[in-house]
Amino acid sequence: MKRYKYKYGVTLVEILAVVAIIAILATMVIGIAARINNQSKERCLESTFALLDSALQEYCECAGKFPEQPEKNFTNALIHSAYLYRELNLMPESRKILGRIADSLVKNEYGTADTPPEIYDPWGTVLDYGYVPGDNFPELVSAGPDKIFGTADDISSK
Ligand SMILES: [Ca+2]
Repeated sequence: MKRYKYKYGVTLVEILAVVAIIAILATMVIGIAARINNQSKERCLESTFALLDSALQEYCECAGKFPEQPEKNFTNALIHSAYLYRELNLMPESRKILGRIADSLVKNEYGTADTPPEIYDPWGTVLDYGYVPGDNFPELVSAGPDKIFGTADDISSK
């Protein structure tokens, strides 16, 4: 009977080892899932940038210029984004392309029914828009996964 107990008993050290292994595996799975999630959001952002770039191209062909927004100030990104939407919505060809942007990325969070909506990145932060007359092409900026503008993970359309 004593030998039986010895053979099938589990020591505290063995339990702790199993718990540690499970914890390490769980951490790895969570880390991989987060990375895959971020990668799919980056791809979503790239396709949103591509749509907005072609909408801007169409706008430029109709209007003869890009919507001007020379202010470099991320705190006004909401205003810049709503302005971009309103401008692109004016031209039938660019409006068509706007309609192809995922509904979840076009929200009117801070305006009224009469004001244009803003365009957001897949992490839920509004996209900033800028164009200084004379530049080759406008720039869209996403605050990236950390949702803060001006940090290293920001993603530009340029
Ligand atoms: Ca950032």
